[in-house]
Amino acid sequence: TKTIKEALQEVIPAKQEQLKALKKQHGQASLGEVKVEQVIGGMRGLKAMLWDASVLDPLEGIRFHGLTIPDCQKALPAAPGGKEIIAESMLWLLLTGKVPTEAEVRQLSRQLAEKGHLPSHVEKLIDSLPTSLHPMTQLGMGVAALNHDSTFAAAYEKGIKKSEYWTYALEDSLNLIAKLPALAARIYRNVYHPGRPLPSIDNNLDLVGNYANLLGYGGNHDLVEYLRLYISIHGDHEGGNASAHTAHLVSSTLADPYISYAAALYALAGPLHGLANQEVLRWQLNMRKELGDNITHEHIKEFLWKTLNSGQVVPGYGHGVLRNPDPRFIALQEFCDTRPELLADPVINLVKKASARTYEVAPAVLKEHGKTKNPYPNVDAASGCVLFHYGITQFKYYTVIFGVSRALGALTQVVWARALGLPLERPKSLSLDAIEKAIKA
Ligand code: FCX
Repeated sequence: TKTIKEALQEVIPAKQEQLKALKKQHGQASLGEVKVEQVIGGMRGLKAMLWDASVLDPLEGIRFHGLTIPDCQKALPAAPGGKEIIAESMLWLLLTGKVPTEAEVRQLSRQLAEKGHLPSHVEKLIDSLPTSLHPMTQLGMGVAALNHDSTFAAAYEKGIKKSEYWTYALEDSLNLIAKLPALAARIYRNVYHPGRPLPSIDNNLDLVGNYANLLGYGGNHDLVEYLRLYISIHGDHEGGNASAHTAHLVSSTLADPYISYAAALYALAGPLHGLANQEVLRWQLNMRKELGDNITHEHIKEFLWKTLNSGQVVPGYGHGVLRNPDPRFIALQEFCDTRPELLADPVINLVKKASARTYEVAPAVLKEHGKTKNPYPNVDAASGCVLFHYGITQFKYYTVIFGVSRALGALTQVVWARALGLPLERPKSLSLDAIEKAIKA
C-alpha cells in the first residue's frame, strides 16, 4: 500500500513538466482583459491564480479533480460501518488527483491518528485563554503556535534546495491536519464543558471519528457521519475564496504551513465567509424568538424584509461565484431528508424546518430586493441547523468545524505551490488617479 507521500511523489513530475511547457510556450498568451469593475469590485471573475484541485462552475458548483459531490459520494471510501466520505479520502483526492483505495485511506487514517496529540505548550496556551475569547480566535492562535515544531521552517533555516520544499510542506501539513481535531475539541471542551476529561486519540479511527469522540459525540453515529460529510465537502472551493487565498498568499512568502493556515483561519472568521454558518443560526433563532414556533411563509417573508431594510445581509444566501443553489447545501439537505427521525424531531427540528422554509421563501424575496447576483442558498444556510439538531447548539463554535475542514484544500495548495515552485504572490495595485489615467490613454 502506497503512502500519501509516495502517491504524491508519483504525480508531481508530470505537473512540473506541464507548468514548464505552459510557461515556455504560452507565457505571453492572454486569458482575457481586466475590467475596472474587477479592480474595484473585489477581483470577481479575475483569472489570476493557479489552483489545480478544484474548479467552481457558477451553475453546477464545485468539482474536485473533475468529480462532483455525488461522484465523490460514490467513489471515495467511507469509514468502516459508515457511508459518508471521510476527510482522508477527500485529502487523498485533493492532493494526488486520484481516488484512493480503502487500504490507502486506512493507512492515512492511522498515520494521522498517530500524530494527533498536541504538544504541551499548545495545550497550556489554549487552556490559558479566556473562555469568552471567540473559538475561531483561539483556533488560529493554537495553529500558529504549532509552528514551534515546523520542519519546513527548520529546514529553510538550515538551507535546503527549492526542489525539496514540498516534502517539508507536506510533513507539516499532515501534522497540522492530524492535530486539528485535538486542538478544536480542546477549545470546545474549555469553552462549553470546562473540566470534562478529553478521551485519548484512537489509532483505529478516522480523523473525524476521533474529532467527534473528542467533542463528546462519538456515540452518535448519525452525527459522526454528518461531520464526516460536512468536513469532506467544505474542504476545498477553488483558490480564490478568502481563506484558501489567504493561505496561498501567506505561504508564497515561504512562511511555514502552520502560520499560513493560521492566517487563513482569520479570513474564514469573517461574517461574509465562514462565520456565516454561525450567523445563520443566530438569525434563525432571532426569527423564532420574535415570531414563535408556528412560523408561516408570510412571517419569514416579513422577517427577511426587516433584515434587508435594516441594511443587513441575509446570512447563508448569495455567493461570489455561484449562481444556483450550492451543491454542498443540497448534499447536507439530502443527509437530513434520508433520516425521517431527523425531520420528525418536534423541538430542535424547528430550526431545521425554519431553514427549509426560509429556502422556500428567500430566493423570491432576494430577487425582488434586486441586489444580490445569487439569490440562492450557499453551504452555510443549512450546515449549522443540522449540528444544532444533533445537540451541538453552541453556534459560535460552528466556524471552527469549517476551519478543521478547510485545511484539506488550503494545505493541499500550499504543498503544490511549493512542488511547482510558484513565486511570491504580488499583484499590481492602482490608485484611483492611475485607473482614470489608464482609461483615458
Ligand atoms: N443578503 C442581502 N444582500 C446581499 C446578499 C444577501 N445574502 N448577498 C449579496 N447581497 C448584496 C451585497 O451586499 C451587494 O450589495 P451592495 O451593492 O450594497 O454592496 C450586492 O448584493 C451585490 O453582491 P453580490 O455581487 O451578489 O455578492 P458578492 O460577491 O459581493 O458577495 C457574499 C458574496 C457571499 C459575500 C454575499 O452574497 C453575502 O454577503 N452573503 C451573506 C453572507 C454569507 O452567507 N456568506 C457565506 C458565503 C460562503 F458560502 C462562504 O464563504 O462560506
